[in-house]
Amino acid sequence: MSKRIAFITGISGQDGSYLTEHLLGLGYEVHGIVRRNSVPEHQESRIDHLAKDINVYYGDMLDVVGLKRIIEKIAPDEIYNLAAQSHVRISFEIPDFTAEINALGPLRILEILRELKSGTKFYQASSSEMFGKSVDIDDFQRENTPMRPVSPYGCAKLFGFNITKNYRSAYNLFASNGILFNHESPRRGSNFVTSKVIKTAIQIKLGLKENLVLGNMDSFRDWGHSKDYVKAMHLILQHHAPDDWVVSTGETRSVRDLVSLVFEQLNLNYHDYVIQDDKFMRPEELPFLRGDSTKIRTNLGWSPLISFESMVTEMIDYWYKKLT
Ligand code: G4F
Repeated sequence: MSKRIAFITGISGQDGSYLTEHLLGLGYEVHGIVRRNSVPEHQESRIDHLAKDINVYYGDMLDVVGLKRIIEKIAPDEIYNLAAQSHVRISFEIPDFTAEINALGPLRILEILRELKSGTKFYQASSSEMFGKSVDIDDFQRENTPMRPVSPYGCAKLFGFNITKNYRSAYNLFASNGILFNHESPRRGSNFVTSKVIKTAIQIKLGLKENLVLGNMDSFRDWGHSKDYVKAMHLILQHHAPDDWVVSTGETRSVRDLVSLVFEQLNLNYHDYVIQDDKFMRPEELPFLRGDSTKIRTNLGWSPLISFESMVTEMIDYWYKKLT
């Protein structure tokens, strides 16, 4: 039997790299695009170790002609659209670019698939940021919770979510949304709060930094591990019908809980080192996330395997080795 072919936008990101490893393990032929970058040595570092097993092309979510050429050439069975301007606070600084990539990006791929009529399955990386301040009465968000985003990132992702549903029903495309809650790992960029806290706490422990400067410490997030979440992405495209799926742990913690746990593990008292600065506050904050992933657990047999505590330990070990 010939190998199944996957095409991943955002292949060099945290999720793209773990998804690639997962799909290679399942016997897929994996292709992906990376943006041309003037600092090439930083561009593919999360997938350098996979270079000989995958096919990487220069591509950009703004370049529909290039995207179409690649998709026609490789004729994928599955497309995973993970490319994004993924930082919520930065989306307030570059809202137009964020919308181009996060909202119009998926539309461009869906249009290509509508024209090609190839039967390719499409996965859209939708996000819990789309819920904004909306929470069900039992303090969970789920597939039918109203979505009221509070950031340009969330608004753009909501367009991507809706256009995926729209092309599914209007043109009968196999187009599914994974609504993923926050997910982290050693490969997480160090301007997201988990990596920033862990990296800086270790720098403090080693005497390399004096303080950790943060924004809002009273928001709550449902943090899982990226390795678990990419398995959900694959399962979502193996279901017999396209649909929308919440992927989450069901546990929530505040940023302060995270900070306290990390400093405690390093035998430090966070009160001695953490400073809050408006620079890292957002014009509007999403205060609380906790996802109910009953649907994917029941129908697709997915559940997270890596606990929050072991993820934090893995990230501490990673950053400690990197900084010493
Ligand atoms: O780590 P964060 O930047 O993640 P955020 O904004 O929740 O977004 C992540 O999860 C979304 C899923 O809901 C994804 F769609 C998105 O792409 C991304 O992966 O911030 C988490 C919390 C926020 O409440 C933020 O205000 O931490 C707070 N925070 C406090 N100080 C900080 C900082 N966040 C960052 N990045 N840097 C700080 O200094």
